Amino acid sequence: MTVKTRVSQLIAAVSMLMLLTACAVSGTEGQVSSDPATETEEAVASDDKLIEVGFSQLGAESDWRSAHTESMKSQLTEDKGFRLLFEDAQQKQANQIMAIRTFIQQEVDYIVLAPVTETGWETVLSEAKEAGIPVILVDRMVDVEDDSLFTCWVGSDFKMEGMKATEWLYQYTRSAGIAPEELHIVNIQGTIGSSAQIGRSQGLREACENKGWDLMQEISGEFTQTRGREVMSSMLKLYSNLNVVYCENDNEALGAIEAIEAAGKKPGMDIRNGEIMVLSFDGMNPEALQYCAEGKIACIAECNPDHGKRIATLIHSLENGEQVEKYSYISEEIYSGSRDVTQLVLKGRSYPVTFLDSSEEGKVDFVTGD
Ligand code: GYE
Repeated sequence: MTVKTRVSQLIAAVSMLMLLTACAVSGTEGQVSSDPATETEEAVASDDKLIEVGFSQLGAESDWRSAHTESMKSQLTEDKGFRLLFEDAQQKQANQIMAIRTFIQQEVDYIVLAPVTETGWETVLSEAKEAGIPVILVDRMVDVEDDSLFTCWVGSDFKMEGMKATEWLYQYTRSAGIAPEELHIVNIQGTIGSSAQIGRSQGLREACENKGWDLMQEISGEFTQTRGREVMSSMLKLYSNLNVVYCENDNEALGAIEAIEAAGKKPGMDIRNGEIMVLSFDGMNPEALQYCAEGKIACIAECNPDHGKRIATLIHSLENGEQVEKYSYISEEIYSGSRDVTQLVLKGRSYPVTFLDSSEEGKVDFVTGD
């Protein structure tokens, strides 16, 4: 920065400060001359205009979840017209049910629910419906017969994410001349019964059946790094031929990599030479992205946690009495540090593989394909 720019920035800053002081002073003068009773009424009135949203977040198990919470908190703010009541359920459905009941008692305007698992929601959602409070689902789904128990849902197509990861594996191994029967896979699943686990596991199972891959075991790593490490370390002891690990999120993948390295093996794409290929989901954690760029994680099917804006827009539309989409899917990419597979075609749609370039030290570049 030149000295000249610094000086002009300083002048700008000082003028801004003078302007703000002037405003503050006139504000104070205004208050002194006004009637305090009217003022309180005004404050209450403007406070009343805020849309009260009770958000039951399922927990804080992963980097994805922290980003998701952040996205929601950054959009459901007072200056955007909301008052947010936030509850973290610490992975327990009972806590979510309790939070929803409290929101009902507090007569919030909307309830937003990120459900930990899919089943068991009928009763509490019926209570919200009876109270006339719209429920918006975010991230994961609920399994209810009556879909009028929720107004709408925003999230990802988890089975499609699984299909992307497995199609990438199929294309990659085919181009490397690796036969289907050479693949011996274990699946470190997410929280059992959650939509993300159900969809991603389904994607893998179908691919294993269709391609003739050997799916040796599926076991939950609960979407955490610690469990991912523990599960992988026991899998390595059980299966000496294990050469692909499908981790249902990046935190599990980081744990699995620790276990692979602790067992004296190498995570990588060269499975013919004893490396263990790691597939993963999310693409939020910087370390996981770096590993992907280096090939330690072969491919990551992105899961986009940025739901806050969509939720805020949906609520504003509902406030205006507009009809909203029942299901909104977030768009997502697929990442790899290998250029061997450049695009995937699934259900008649083509998905370019975004290449992660780590040639500049400590920095991952996203090179979008065509
Ligand atoms: O992939 C995982 C998190 O439901 C999409 O939950 C979410 C999943 C996400 O713990 O990291």
